[in-house]
Amino acid sequence: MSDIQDKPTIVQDENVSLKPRKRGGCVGHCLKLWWVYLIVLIVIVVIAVPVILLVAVPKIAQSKLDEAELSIQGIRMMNSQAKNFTMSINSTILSDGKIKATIDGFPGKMYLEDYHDHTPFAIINFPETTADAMQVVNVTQFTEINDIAAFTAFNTFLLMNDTFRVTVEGDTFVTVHGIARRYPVTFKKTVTLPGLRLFAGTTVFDTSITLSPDARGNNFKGKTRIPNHSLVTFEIGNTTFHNYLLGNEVGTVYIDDLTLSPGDDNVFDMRATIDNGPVLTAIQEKPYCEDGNLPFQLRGKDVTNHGQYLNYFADALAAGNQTIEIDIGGTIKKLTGQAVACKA
Ligand SMILES: *[C@@H]1O[C@H](CO)[C@@H](O)[C@H](O)[C@H]1NC(C)=O
Ligand SMILES: *[C@@H]1O[C@H](CO)[C@@H](O)[C@H](O)[C@H]1NC(C)=O
Ligand SMILES: *[C@@H]1O[C@H](CO)[C@@H](O)[C@H](O)[C@H]1NC(C)=O
Ligand SMILES: *[C@@H]1O[C@H](CO)[C@@H](O)[C@H](O)[C@H]1NC(C)=O
Ligand SMILES: *[C@@H]1O[C@H](CO)[C@@H](O)[C@H](O)[C@H]1NC(C)=O
Ligand SMILES: *[C@@H]1O[C@H](CO)[C@@H](O)[C@H](O)[C@H]1NC(C)=O
Ligand SMILES: CC(=O)N[C@H]1CO[C@H](CO)[C@@H](O)[C@@H]1O
Repeated sequence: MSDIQDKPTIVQDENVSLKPRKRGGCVGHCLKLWWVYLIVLIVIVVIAVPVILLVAVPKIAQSKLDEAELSIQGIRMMNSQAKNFTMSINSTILSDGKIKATIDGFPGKMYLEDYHDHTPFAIINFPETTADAMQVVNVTQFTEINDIAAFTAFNTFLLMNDTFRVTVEGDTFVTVHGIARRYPVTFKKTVTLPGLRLFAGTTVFDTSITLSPDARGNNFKGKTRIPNHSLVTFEIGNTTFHNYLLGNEVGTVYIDDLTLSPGDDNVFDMRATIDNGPVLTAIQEKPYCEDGNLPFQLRGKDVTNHGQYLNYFADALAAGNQTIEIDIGGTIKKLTGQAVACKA
């Protein structure tokens, strides 16, 4: 298969038309049959050439495009607003580089491969590329959110999963060098991306509790480190979380100006308004009183960025609870100077 594809098609064309000429030494016999050669030539020109140009080349071009591999190194979603954001994608396309061709720029629909109706959550304008073995495609563009439900689903898949699949698909044209014709082809690639695993591994430290709330009503402060297992950097904004303890809501957690980047360097100030009663009751019970840690659960509540409510992040963050152990025993000891004792 690759033998045929490797040869520029022009060469095959010449080989065929050379054949009749090679038998040119046959004067009388050949002259009589000149019309046979003419018909053969016409058949070749009228049928074979168009078949190659109209059927073979586009098929080869499409199959080469299908074999190429798209991989994504990074995605950034910045300046998040209710109806739009700025998206950057760093990606590479790898192919065998055996065909010299140009692929026109095109709008690529991006959708979740494993979500029911494949509604695009974003359209990315792919620039013109060549069929070189290694193509770097870095794009930064203003992106309209045309379908909030699809974009919320994307954020939810990103948040909840270890990995998830995104497909980029669009119709475009390819020009094979040496053939003055643009052939329609479809670019369709599915990539597997790492997800955020619901922020598994988030920790809270440098905690302090105050007996009376501050001006904003907060009585708990600390820092949180949120690991980002994904390739996505995103500006979320001012974010609040429901805070549950042993199945009951005990308060609200606030993280301001939340922008998550890939890696472990996501450390943010957090503050909270907590009902002291249930926390003090729980911390005196076994096993919590033994090491002082209480298992809080956080679930997204509201997201506001520069005055706009971002329901596509709020709804995604509300899709699941993340359990975080917080050293409440140690925090209380810092305030009172005394360790919490187990209730008899
Ligand atoms: C793309 O790569 C450049 C250069 O390494 C980097 O500055 C930028 O943050 C990357 N963008 C994304 C979306 O990963
Ligand atoms: C982006 O969306 C916001 C509303 O969320 C709107 O105010 C703004 O005009 C939009 N920007 C553009 C360039 O369309
Ligand atoms: C494109 O992104 C890659 C990272 O994927 C980076 O190494 C490269 O410098 C970027 N190129 C430009 C022009 O931003
Ligand atoms: C990803 O997360 C969504 C939403 O929680 C879920 O419906 C889907 O099955 C998950 N799995 C994969 C592999 O995408
Ligand atoms: C999160 O946990 C709370 C308290 O245990 C529970 O009421 C709620 O249904 C949970 N939500 C999700 C999405 O798991
Ligand atoms: C977050 O809220 C604070 C007030 O609590 C405000 O000053 C700040 O501008 C907000 N940040 C964003 C990104 O909306
Ligand atoms: C791309 C990248 O830096 N990913 C990191 C995301 O965070 C996890 C854990 O925090 C790291 O293991 C990944 O390397």
